[in-house]
Amino acid sequence: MYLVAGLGVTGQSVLRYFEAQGEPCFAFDTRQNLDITALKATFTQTPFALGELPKAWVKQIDTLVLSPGIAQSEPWVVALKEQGKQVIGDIELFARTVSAPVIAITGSNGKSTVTTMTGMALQAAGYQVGVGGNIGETVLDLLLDEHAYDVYVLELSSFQLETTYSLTSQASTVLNISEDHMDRYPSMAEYIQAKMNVFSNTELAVLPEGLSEQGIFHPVCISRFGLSESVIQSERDFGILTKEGGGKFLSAGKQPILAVSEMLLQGKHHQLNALAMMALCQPFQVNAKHFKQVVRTFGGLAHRTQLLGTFQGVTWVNDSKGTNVGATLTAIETLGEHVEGKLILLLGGVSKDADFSDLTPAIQCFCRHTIIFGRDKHAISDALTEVEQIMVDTLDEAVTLANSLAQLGDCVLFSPACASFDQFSNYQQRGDAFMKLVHALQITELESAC
Ligand code: UMA
Ligand code: ADP
Repeated sequence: MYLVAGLGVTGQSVLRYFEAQGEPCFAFDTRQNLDITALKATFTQTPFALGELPKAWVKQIDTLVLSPGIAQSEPWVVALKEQGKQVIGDIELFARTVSAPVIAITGSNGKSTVTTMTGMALQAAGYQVGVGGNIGETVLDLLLDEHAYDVYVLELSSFQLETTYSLTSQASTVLNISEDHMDRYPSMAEYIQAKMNVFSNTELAVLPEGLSEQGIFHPVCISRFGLSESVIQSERDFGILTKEGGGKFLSAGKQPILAVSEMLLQGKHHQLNALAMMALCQPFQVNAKHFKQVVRTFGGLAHRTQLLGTFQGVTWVNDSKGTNVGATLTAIETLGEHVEGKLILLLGGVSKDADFSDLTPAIQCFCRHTIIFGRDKHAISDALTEVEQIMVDTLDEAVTLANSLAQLGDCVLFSPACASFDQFSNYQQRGDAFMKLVHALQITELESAC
């Protein structure tokens, strides 16, 4: 019998999947006060438990379907494993059933963006594409929906990859590696290892320039991508070529595919994301016309360096999905190079034990002020002693302060480098709150000007 552990987005999709299969299971969440009235009414045959795992269930369980947010180091998970129970995740259930080709995408940053762009390119080329995974739509819901997908494009987190064993993919990538989830992994080595699992059974491994091939089992095709020309060592590699006259082109091998100037989103990380998309589509019939269509129209996902507008000479940017130091560094460097004045950086939340001192050089170069808020503000502040900083408690206070400090030509960048769970349900709610606060400020200022 299966135990479905964690009753969030993933756990609920597993319950739906098992119900559709006629597979009995137990359902469990460690949160004592979770409201499961609706779930009980929907899954009437399923026994539910909250808080402690009922002892009477243990003997009957042979497989634990663990939600990605639950660490395998939890004592009750360790105890079940010691008794020989198997631990899998929703991706593993998907892998055991799926018959269409899969493109699997992981990395520290850019996963959702590259997943979306890759889905768009395949769609432009006429494929029916199922896009899901960590991006939001669960993989099991994709299997359950009525579409006959030609290909699945999956965003996979390191948490999901920890419990995935038999996924085969036509193409896969680790887009980049920078520190994240250090509250969950004992060291970077374990975090990287979880991500490298994506290459376990792949036909084409797409690797960023500089990431070691170590641990990738051959025979497998390897394709590299990067911003330089030197990354291009074979026709399978993707880089940027400079043509006579200075024009820069995203290129497949030595073949220019599209001009950087054609991209709606400017910035080096957007170029990397587009190169990764092109490399991942190699096993499919996607050509330059389709890639051009994507980069000319794709304006970025909400909450990722999202431009809200310029009000009274100050630009406001929502990067609520900047949930680790690497993403925030990218945002500071990309926007810092383009802003007329300086950046006012809003930072804070749940630090996940990251090393914030890595931000110091970029902050010193591009920021006028750094405003730190949220649960781990003291730890973040301690790591940033060499920068001009102010601490407040809430996002609300941070926005008000930023507004009073910003000068003409400045840009207020909300890129928290932290998870949101101390003050919000998720990064979307946090980004929505930021946007609401910014719009309220404009209205107040308009009213006082009248
Ligand atoms: N739970 C417990 N005990 C615990 C921890 C959690 O019982 O110790 C329960 C919670 O009470 C809750 C449920 O587990 O009921 C939540 O499960 P979850 O935290 O695994 O999250 P889901 O709602 O299932 O959403 C997950 C991903 N969340 C995480 O990995 C933390 C979502 O990614 C993903 O979109 C969704 O599955 C569908 O695949 C979000 C995320 O933050 C965006 N991901 C991390 C990231 O991108 O950095 C990895
Ligand atoms: P993920 O799904 O890995 O969290 P997203 O596409 O949602 O990635 O973007 C998350 C954050 O990372 C955003 O702040 C975005 O601006 C930044 N980002 C996007 N692509 C890259 C990249 N290639 N390198 C570094 N940061 C990136």
